[in-house]
Amino acid sequence: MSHHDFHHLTEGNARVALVSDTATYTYGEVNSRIDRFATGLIGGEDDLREERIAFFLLASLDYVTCLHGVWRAGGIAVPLNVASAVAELEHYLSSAQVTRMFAQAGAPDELRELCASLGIKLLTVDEVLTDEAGDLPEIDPGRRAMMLFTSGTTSKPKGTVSTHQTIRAQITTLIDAWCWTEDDVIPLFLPLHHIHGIINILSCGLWAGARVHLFAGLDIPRVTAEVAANVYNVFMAVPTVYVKLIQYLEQQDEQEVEAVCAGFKAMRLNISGSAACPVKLFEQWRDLTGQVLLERYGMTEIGMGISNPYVGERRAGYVGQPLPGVEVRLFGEDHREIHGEGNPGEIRIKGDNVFLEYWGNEEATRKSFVDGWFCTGDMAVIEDGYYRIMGRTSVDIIKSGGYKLSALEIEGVLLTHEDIAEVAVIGSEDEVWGEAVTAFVVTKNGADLDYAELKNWCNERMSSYKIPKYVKRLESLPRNAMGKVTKPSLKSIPV
Ligand code: MLC
Ligand code: AMP
Repeated sequence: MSHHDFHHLTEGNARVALVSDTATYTYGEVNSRIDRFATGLIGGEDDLREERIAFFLLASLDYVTCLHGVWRAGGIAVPLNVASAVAELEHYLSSAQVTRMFAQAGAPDELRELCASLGIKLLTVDEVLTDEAGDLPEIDPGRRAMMLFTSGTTSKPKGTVSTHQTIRAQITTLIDAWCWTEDDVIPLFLPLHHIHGIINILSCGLWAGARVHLFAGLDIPRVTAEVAANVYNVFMAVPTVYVKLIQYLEQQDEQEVEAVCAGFKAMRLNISGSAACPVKLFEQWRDLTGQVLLERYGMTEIGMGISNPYVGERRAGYVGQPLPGVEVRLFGEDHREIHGEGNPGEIRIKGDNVFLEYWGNEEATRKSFVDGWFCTGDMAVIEDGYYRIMGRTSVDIIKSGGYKLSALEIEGVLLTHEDIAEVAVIGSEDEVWGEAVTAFVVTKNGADLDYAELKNWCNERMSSYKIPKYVKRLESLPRNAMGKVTKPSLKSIPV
């Protein structure tokens, strides 16, 4: 990917690219700001040479300036979760060896102190912008472009590195498959440290020359008001958002419901992904709005892999077929390929869309590929030509509201609590979140655990969405003969 690929981001282009609470920005304005930022970033040098530049920004002109500015200047963009706890940020910043970090003016003291202790320069975008754009390097597409932290089967999140070419492949596949055009208008309320927001919405939108409405987070009354005013023609979200929209509409008067549903109905596309869309939700959304949700399957390491068709039957409970350019196969535990319909196997992926490496973790990178195939850890089966996701190979991965969470990471933090002797974290089925983080704990000397106190304690140590929704005290954890906690048996314990 070179910045020439985003061919609407050019000097003087008067099309509107971004709409925020307070302003609209044309492609030409955004482009000029990116160039001036990239120029300032490079300073007297000719190329950032993959310097890791982090940014701690909500969806905004500054965010887009940072992302593209770092790309144009030859750095690696490290967008951070703005809801992170300090301990989490410390892990991201130190493991990525970040040197500069961008945040809004007046960043909290905690962030300042953290950056100071790690020797990271904390800056605002305005401080770096130059008056004029200077020369920028030509970037080889094989170079590293972005690092996103993803939780997995290791206790600490890993930095998933994609190249300019990876990102280009991920975007162009979706531009074609979902028929993006410059007439599209889409709201962006998902977080911008994951590919759903970064690639599927923001990058596809800007690549297509479309208009992207930026929100600081999910603000249902505001989003639905815009929907009712027929502002959008494309809508992308995680299943939890559709659940929340339905719950919200149940509280509104008939007239408002009608207007919002008509707004959704008139759109050309509604997509659900990042977690399983229950058949019931698919049907509720179709009955309410007339929209047949297009469900697709993806992952930080691969972008989007499998999608229901834009034209053709979108089947409830299925994710469709491999996207063009993405090779998808199913494999058994013995690494032999599974052929034919009805036989489950692990999804493995090849293609230009696949990431390069986990930053500084050769071993994890090596282990995640077998014979050149990236092993997703998701099980699937093909039925009547459509893939159906069956679940994950690991019980230690939880999907809550579209966020992938590591049970081991949450257990690791809980174990540092003075009253907790043992803990096992699982995802329990939940109508709103898909899976809800649930902790089974054995306390020290039978100590009581007050949920509200524990939640406060957690708040200082982890992003709030990782905090267990349910905590259940047990006398002991169920273990097998090897002494390992039998997590599947915990699923049947009522909380
Ligand atoms: C918020 N909360 C959550 C949560 N999100 N709890 C569990 N799981 C979540 N996902 C909690 C907060 O901690 C808070 O708790 C309360 O809900 C209100 O917080 P909020 O921020 O106001 O919530 P809301 O705006 O309603 O957020 C819901 C959401 C958000 C669905 C919009 O979770 C979200 O943006 N999820 C999408 C994540 C995403 O982009 N995933 C894609 C990964 S990429 P309290 O107790 O303090 O009130 C990927 C690949 C692919 O998966 O295929 O796309
Ligand atoms: P992440 O690592 O946050 O990118 O999350 C990727 C994971 O989300 C995948 O490995 C799947 O487990 C899950 N996922 C994404 N889309 C779907 C879907 N449509 N159905 C079921 N699971 C999904």
